[in-house]
Amino acid sequence: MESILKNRPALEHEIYQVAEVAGYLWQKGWAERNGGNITVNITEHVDDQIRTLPAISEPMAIGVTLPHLKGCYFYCKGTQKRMRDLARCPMDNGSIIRITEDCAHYEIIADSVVKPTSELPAHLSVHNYLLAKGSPYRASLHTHPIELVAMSHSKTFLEKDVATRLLWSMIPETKAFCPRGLGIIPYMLPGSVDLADATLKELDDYDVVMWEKHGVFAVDTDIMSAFDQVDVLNKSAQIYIASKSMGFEPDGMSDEQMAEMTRAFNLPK
Ligand code: 2HA
Ligand code: ZN
Repeated sequence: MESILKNRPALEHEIYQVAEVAGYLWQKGWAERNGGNITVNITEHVDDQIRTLPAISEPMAIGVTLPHLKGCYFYCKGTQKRMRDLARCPMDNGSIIRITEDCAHYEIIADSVVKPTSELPAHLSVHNYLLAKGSPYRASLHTHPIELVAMSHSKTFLEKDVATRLLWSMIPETKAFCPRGLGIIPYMLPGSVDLADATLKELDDYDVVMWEKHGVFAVDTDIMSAFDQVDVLNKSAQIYIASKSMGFEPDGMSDEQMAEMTRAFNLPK
C-alpha cells in the first residue's frame, strides 16, 4: 500500500518533524528502550480522500469519551516502539488513527496496523482538553530528560515554582522560551487515570509538567516547539548541575536581571 504521506507535503512535513524530534530524544539519552511518547493532532492536514479511507483495524475503545475529538485524526507513536526506530521510519513505528463518531473509540487508518501507545487515553484526554479550551496546541510529548528527572528526586525542587525560578535564573533564554515554567506532579503510577487527571489540571498553568521521578509531559503548537521547551529547561538543569559539580552553588541571575528580561521580552510575571 502507498503511504498516506505520498503527495501530501504538509502532512509529510508534520510527520518528518516527529521523526526528527524522536532522533533528538534518542541522541540525548532521553528515550531508552520504548521510553517516551508522541501524539500529534493532524486533523488540519486531512483532506476528503483521507476522510473516506477505510479503517484497517477494528474500532478500539479509548476508555474515555472525548467529545471534542469527534472526527479528529492523530499521529501516535506505537506501543512498545522505540524512538530511535521511529526516527528512521515514522510510519512503521507509529500510525494515523481516526476518532469515531461516538468519541469513545478509535480506528487505525494508515499506513499499517501499529497499535498506538499504551498512554493513548492520557494523550487523547490532553488533546480533548486543549481543543475544549480553544488552544492552538496540537502536539504532546512525554520524555525522560536526565537532569530534570534527577532534580525531581529532591523534595527541595518539588515545591511549587522552586524549580521554575531556579531554572529560569540559570540562563536568560530559559524564561523567554519556556515562559510558563515547569509544573510539578507528585509521583503517580505511569499510565494511571490519576496521573492523566493531574496532568490536565497542571497544563492550565504550565506547558511543561514534571512527573516526579519519571519524566516530563509537554504541549505546544507542534512537536518541535514542545521539544524546544523541554530542551531549554533541561539545558538550565545541566548548567545548575555543572556548577554544583565544580563545587559551588550557582548564583543564578538576580531578581533585577530576571525582571529586566521579563520586561524586555514582554513575558508573563
Ligand atoms: O510509553 O515512557 O511512561 C513509554 C513511557 C511511559
Ligand atoms: Zn515515561
